[in-house]
Order: sequence, then C-alpha cells, then structure tokens
Amino acid sequence: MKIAIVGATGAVGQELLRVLEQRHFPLSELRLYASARSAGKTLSFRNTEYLVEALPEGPLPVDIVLASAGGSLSKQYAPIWAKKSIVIDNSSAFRYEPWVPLIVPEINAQAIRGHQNLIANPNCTTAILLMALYPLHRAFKAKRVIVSTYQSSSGAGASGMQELLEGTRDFLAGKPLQSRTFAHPLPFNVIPHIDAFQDNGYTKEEMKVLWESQKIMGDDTVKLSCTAVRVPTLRVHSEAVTAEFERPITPEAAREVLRQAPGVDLVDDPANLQYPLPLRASGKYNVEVGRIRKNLVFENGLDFFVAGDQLLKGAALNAVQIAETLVEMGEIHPAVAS
Ligand code: A2P
Ligand code: 11C
Repeated sequence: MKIAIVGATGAVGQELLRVLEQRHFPLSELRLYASARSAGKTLSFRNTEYLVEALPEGPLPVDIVLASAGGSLSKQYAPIWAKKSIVIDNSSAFRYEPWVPLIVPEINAQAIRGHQNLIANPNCTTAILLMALYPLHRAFKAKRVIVSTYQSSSGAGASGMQELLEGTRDFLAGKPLQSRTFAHPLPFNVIPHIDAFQDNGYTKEEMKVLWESQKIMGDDTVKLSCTAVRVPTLRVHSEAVTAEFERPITPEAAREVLRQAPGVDLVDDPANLQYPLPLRASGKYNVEVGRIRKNLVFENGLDFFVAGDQLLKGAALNAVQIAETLVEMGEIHPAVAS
C-alpha cells in the first residue's frame, strides 16, 4: 500500500506517523506532504528519515491519502486526489455530504461500502463522545443528550499547544498574555468558544457534534445539545455527558455495556479516586469512561464523564483504523494509483 500524509508536520500528521508505525500498517511507500515552508525537512518513520515535500497541485502517486491540513485545503484538493487514490479526510469539508461516509470503525464500519474514494473522519469531540454513547444507545436507545466539553489546546493544532506552553511560561515570568490561535489567552483560563458562532447562538464545533453524532449513529431522532469549551490542557478532550434513554437504565447495567465496548476503558472507582483523567488518557488509544451515575433530573437518565486522546481516537488512530478496515473489507485495490 502506498500512503501519503498531507499535513505530515502538523499535530495530527505526527500522530499518523506514530500510529502507522505502532500498528505495523502494511505500507510499501510513504510520501509526506506539508506546506512549502516545511519542504526539505525530514521526519522519522521505522528508523528511516523521510523527506517532507511541498504539496503538488495534481493527484498524488499513492493508494491512500491521509489528509490533515485543514478544511480549505481538503475542499480544494480532495476531489482531485480522489480521482486516483482513496482519501481519508480529517477535516470537516465533506463530512455532511450524503454521499461521503463518516466513519468510526467500531460503530459504522459497514457504511464504508460503496464509498466514492472519499471517506471522512469525524470531529474529535464527536468521536470521543460516541465511543461511550453509542454502545449505550444500542442497548438503551438515547433520546436526549447534553454534552459539556473540556477541549485541549492541541485540538487547534500544533500552534495551539505551542501557545499554551509559551503563554504559561510568559505568565509565570510576569509577562502579559497574548493570544493568536485562540480568541483569548488560554493559560489559567477557560474559553467557551470553539470555532465560529452560528445564527442560533451555538458555535460550529457544538453543531458538528450534533450533525455528526446523528450521521454516525444512523439515527436523527437523537436530540443533542453541546457546549464546547477550551481548557488549558495539552492533549485529550474530556466531556461531561447527561443522556436520557428510552429504556430503563441503571449505572451497573451501563457499566456492564461499557466493559464490553471496543476501544473503551471503564475507569469508575471513585472510592479509590479512579475516574477519567486527561493526563492518564494522553497517548492512549482507548477512551476512558467513568463517574457513571443515575441522573437526578431525567427519567432513565445517566451522567458520565469521558476523556480521550483527541489526536489519536479523535483523529490519527481513527483514520488509520479506517484504512485498516478498507484493507480488511477488500475495498482498496493496491493498483489504484500505480
Ligand atoms: P506546515 O507545517 O508546513 O505549515 P496543524 O493542524 O498542527 O496546524 O498542522 C497543519 C498541517 O497542515 C501542517 O503539516 C502544515 O504544514 C500543513 N499545511 C498547512 N497549509 C498547507 C498548505 N497550503 N499545503 C500543504 N500543507 C499545508
Ligand atoms: C478543536 N475539535 O478541538 C476541534 C478540532 O472539525 O475536525 C477539530 C475540528 C474538526 O478545536
């Protein structure tokens, strides 16, 4: 399999390299692309240095393109790449097109069938939420869901992480705080604003969680409201979730479902101070779920807390899992780009 990573020098691009290496992805050739600024740099993969190339204009000479260089770049180039290669796109550019499968392999791998060489990777907040919500939805049928997020700086890419680190150092040195990537300084702050505000008062990030959850779960009757908040962590998005189900649910029954759920680590032992934590979930493939309890407001209601590495399950890991699923399903033909 010939693979290209577009955005190889970015926060997700770097994780894509690591995940392909860790999972021994069967690749025969690797091409790394970024902006002209990065051309000539090298990145290490399987003990070999690979040259980063400036992204060319036309199709890429590979079987699979893993794209993570932003929505406007994908919008412009993904249709061109898709003429020769299968594109797994980490941006939101095509997620809501009815003809584009939006995939979390543990949930809707079958929706890959019939793809038209373009497959979308969900927003990180959505993917992490659904790893816990979907198994519960299957067992108890979710009706109404309220989500509050605690999203890390790396959700905004490498520059977000850098801004948090530099800003923290500046603050401790008594220097004034600045913000470039975020609307306000992030160190020692929380910012209830991720992506653009919409006419209904929600942000686009918040609306994405609704649109994408319905599409991936294949159920547009589930109602969902999200408040998305940036917090000063480096990686891992955490989410406090309240869900009302059609069928009766108990915390123990929910724990039993989540114990069996693929890609989920149940971390729910408050007596021993065990609950999901960004620092422990950093670098981990599985999403942690805990603080499970009966909700005091809704009938058949449940509260829980999730923490998942959004650069992994929310982005790079999920993209590589989609590529692995394509191979397993026989949906990829290595000759495509030869
Ligand atoms: P570069 O590092 O050369 O700017 P992040 O999400 O961490 O901000 O990363 C964005 C990724 O997208 C980086 O690899 C960045 O490359 C890449 N990128 C940004 N603009 C372009 C472009 N016009 N063409 C190709 N890659 C781009
Ligand atoms: C953030 N979730 O934390 C965003 C980043 O739709 O893929 C991912 C945006 C997307 O800022």
